[in-house]
Amino acid sequence: MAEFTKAQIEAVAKNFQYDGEMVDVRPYGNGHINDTFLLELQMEQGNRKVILQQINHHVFAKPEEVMENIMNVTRYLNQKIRENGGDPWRETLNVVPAVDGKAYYLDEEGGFWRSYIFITDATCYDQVETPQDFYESAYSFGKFQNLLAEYPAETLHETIVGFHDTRARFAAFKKAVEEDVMGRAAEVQEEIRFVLEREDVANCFAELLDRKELPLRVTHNDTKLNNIMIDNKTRKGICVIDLDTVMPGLAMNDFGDSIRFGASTAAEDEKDLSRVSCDLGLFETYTKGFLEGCGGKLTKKEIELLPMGAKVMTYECGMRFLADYLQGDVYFKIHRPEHNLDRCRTQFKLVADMEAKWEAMQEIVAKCI
Ligand code: ADP
Ligand code: GN1
Ligand code: MG
Repeated sequence: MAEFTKAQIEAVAKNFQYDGEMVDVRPYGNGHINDTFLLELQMEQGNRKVILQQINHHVFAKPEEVMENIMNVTRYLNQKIRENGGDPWRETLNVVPAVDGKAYYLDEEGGFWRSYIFITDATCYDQVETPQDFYESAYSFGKFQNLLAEYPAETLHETIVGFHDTRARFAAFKKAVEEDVMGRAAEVQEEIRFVLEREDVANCFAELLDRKELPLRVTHNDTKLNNIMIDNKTRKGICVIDLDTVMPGLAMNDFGDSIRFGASTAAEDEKDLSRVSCDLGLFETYTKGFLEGCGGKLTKKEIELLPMGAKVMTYECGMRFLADYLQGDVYFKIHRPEHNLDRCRTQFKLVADMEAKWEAMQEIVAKCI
């Protein structure tokens, strides 16, 4: 187990309202931020599984606010799902409370832990296996926004301030290049130039927001394919997970982050860049699913800007990976040296490919309305 022993996890587990003893534990999933474990609990009526996670409090400065958002949003979704005749135990996350009734447990070292009921017979995919699965993920993320369209966005905490403020991220990136704390800037001049040459991409949405031309909505903000659970039997997208970054945001960014990750022909950390491109077939599939899921809630301007959302999110993510590489890999989990550098290169390859396919992307969106 990465940083924790079985005994440590067992000690944490004792602080949650589980009705059984922990009989098995293993690290779980491929997230870049939190530490996730799958626990098996022995119960009288048979074993049950739960997810136990340590929230990364370097990334989320106020984990208690993250949990407050999650409790409020999942309660709201639970109600909506019931009204629509769905199953709230499978179609939204369900928090298992701590022994003291709180939504999290704070350990002696200041670690924040939370637990969810494990959604069985469903899978999170790291890469698209069939276009239908990608359609389902698109529909689910669109539907998520649709269900939350009337939720009072202003009551949500901004769990990471300026999370998708690409203009602010550009300024932070320039600072990281100037400071060059690891002495790595000289070897990545080409990548740095790629970012600096595209300041207009960084500014685009911020300027539209300044001019009040875009609505702020309740968005997910981390719409990777592996943040959707797909039912193993029906192959339907059943549950949107990883709700840490649910806060007011832009519809195009939720669309765009999914394209960046799921419409790529290669993994996010592929070293062979000749394998990396934006698959327009998958782009079309996602566009259809997302618009159908949103159910007519997006404005004309938002729809027109969907390709821009794909470009902005891919560019921003590449810039974040590169900034983290320059700063000594302090944010994203890495599994090899230069992992963040490899990741940033795939993102920039995708941005360049989108630029080459720009007109086709606009035409696809126009066709899907
Ligand atoms: P991170 O923020 O690190 O990406 P996630 O909340 O996405 O963390 O969890 C990591 C992985 O754990 C997910 O990709 C998924 O495979 C699994 N997971 C998380 N919550 C659940 C759940 N309630 N049921 C089943 N699997 C889950
Ligand atoms: C992180 O937590 P995870 O792995 O779903 C990151 C996203 C990035 C993504 C890149 C809170 O997502 O913003 O797009 O890695 N989440 C946070 O893969 O920073
Ligand atoms: Mg995740």
